[in-house]
Amino acid sequence: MAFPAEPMNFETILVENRDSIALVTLNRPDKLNAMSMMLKAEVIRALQELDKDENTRAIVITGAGPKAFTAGADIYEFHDRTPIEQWRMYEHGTLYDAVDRVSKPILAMINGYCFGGGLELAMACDLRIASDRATLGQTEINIGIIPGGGGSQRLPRLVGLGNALRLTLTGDRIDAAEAVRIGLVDEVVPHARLEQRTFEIATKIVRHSPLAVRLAKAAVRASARLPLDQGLRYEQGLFALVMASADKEEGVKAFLEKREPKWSDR
Ligand code: COO
Repeated sequence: MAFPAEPMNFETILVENRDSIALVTLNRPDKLNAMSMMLKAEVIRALQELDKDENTRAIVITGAGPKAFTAGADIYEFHDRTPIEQWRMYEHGTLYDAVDRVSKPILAMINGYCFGGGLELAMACDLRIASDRATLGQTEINIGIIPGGGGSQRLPRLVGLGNALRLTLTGDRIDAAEAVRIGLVDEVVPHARLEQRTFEIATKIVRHSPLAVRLAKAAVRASARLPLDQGLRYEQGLFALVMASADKEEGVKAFLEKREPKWSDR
């Protein structure tokens, strides 16, 4: 399917395709890219389209403006929300579920404030590359609530129980240096190099067989969810699958013929 299947006109995000890497920008800079219901719905739609688009091989998410990746869910929208309305949002599938379901590599380019649901969004991604100016925090406790976008489950898996409890219970904001030290982000780079480095990593990934990349991502991500024995069986199934692929044939042939492979994503 050619990108986009249908014109994607959005009000709160920007989507652009850069040589098979799609850049999704949360675009409410005057509100520090706070994630309104509309913004979340638009990101969900964009991710669903991009995951189907054969020209898109990786996705990068970032925030508009100089200050924020995103300052989290839009607090103004919490004011009147009822428990049933919240439950219905879970029933329809959240932004974090949509990120989790993306089959292609998805990288968070953390260009500033990354708080609450914003951190939950970044943690639902596969990789987190942060500017040295970024500050991060699981800050929901500051407004009398708790993480509701997967933070209580993903944070401990990334930083360990102690760090997760410290960040969740204090609502503290930490700098990028501490974030990379505890494993919350994968790399910290000077702010001016953030986009270059993020796209450098994404470009390396998209040079490989798209099918092998998707299967490798599925196998590695399963390790966070499955007991070891089940995870090993799952990996074996995906390995058997990739051994039947045209890309495996091409990859082996290209190696033997000492040339660059031409992937077909089959
Ligand atoms: C933020 C901050 C610490 C940034 O502080 P600053 O002083 O640099 O900027 P402002 O506080 O003045 O914010 C600018 C602007 O963005 C302002 O709007 P105006 O008053 O109309 O000028 C803020 O109201 C708005 N803003 C900032 N964050 C939000 C927001 N609007 C709606 N929602 C949010 N989140 O001040 C700060 O502390 N923000 C809250 C960070 C936070 O705790 N986020 C978690 C929210 S709960 C959640 O995500 C739950 C998920 C399940 C970043």
